[in-house]
Amino acid sequence: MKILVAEDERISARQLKAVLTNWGYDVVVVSDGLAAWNILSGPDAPQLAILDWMMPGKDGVELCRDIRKLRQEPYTYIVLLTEKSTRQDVVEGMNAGADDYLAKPFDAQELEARLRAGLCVLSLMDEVIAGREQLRHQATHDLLTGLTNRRAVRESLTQELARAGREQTSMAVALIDVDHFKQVNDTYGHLAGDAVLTEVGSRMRARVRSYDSVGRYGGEEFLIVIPRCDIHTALDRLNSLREFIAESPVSSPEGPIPVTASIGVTSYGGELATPDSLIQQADIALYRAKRNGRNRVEIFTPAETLCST
Ligand code: GH3
Ligand code: MG
Ligand code: MG
Ligand code: MG
Repeated sequence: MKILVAEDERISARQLKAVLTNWGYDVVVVSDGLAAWNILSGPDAPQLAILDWMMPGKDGVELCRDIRKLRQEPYTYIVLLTEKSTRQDVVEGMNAGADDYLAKPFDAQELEARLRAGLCVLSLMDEVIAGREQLRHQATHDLLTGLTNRRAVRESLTQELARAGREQTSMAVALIDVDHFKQVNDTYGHLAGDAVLTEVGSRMRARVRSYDSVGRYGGEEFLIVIPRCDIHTALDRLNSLREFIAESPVSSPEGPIPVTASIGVTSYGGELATPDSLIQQADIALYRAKRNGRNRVEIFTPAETLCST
């Protein structure tokens, strides 16, 4: 465990370093508050810090305040080192965001006990953060395919649409629907159907760029948001994606399952549009792809809006 010691008195700093190294910590020592700030606010910062109260550059209490303002994760557990030990001083230090304090000259056993408490807090914090990340992942991803779910991919669409408007770039939105999927379930069973959906999802993910968003929009329907892309380029990419999906059957315990998908795509180029209107346009084009024989990509044309309403 890495630990930062910020202490401007040399003897005290040396003693701390010796004791902490002896306990197995990886100790970084600095002698002023600015150097401490640079380390604690930088990448790969130590999660444990012992900060002297009185130091040149930035005092320990100021440092506590500034670090807490960053609200960074993982959490930094801070022990203030102080000659000040009136109740009011302690309250001031804790109010600034210190987790604990230690009076100087320090007592090694007391320091050890306080650090043990600190390590306990850090490990609980890690668990809380990991749990929260897991919940966040579950709330934004589809369990079966591992793709983002409907809500999250719509959120990406909303953000990308706002960005395209701001930066005056074009973007494309596509809906992809697996063809005759009900027959897959009916012929091979629901589990094999699930395997097909998972494989189609990973084929899509393999073929889009890292800044495109792919999500499972409904049962066997997927939404792809393709930023900074005109309709012709989108058509090329989607056609090659469609070919890739159909190229080889999906292997399942029931045997190889042929799979194709139909795609409807629309583009945004600066006109008035909402996420819903773009999805509706892609859906109209998808419907035409189905009507025209499936396993194909169709582009939305504005005249169709009138027909569909
Ligand atoms: P089309 O080519 O017109 O799209 O025909 P289709 O059979 O694919 O379309 P339809 O909407 O009639 O059927 C879609 C089927 O997808 C019905 C539903 O049971 C199935 N489905 C939806 N979600 C899942 C899922 O998570 N797993 C499996 N195995 N099947 C699903
Ligand atoms: Mg000092
Ligand atoms: Mg379908
Ligand atoms: Mg469908």
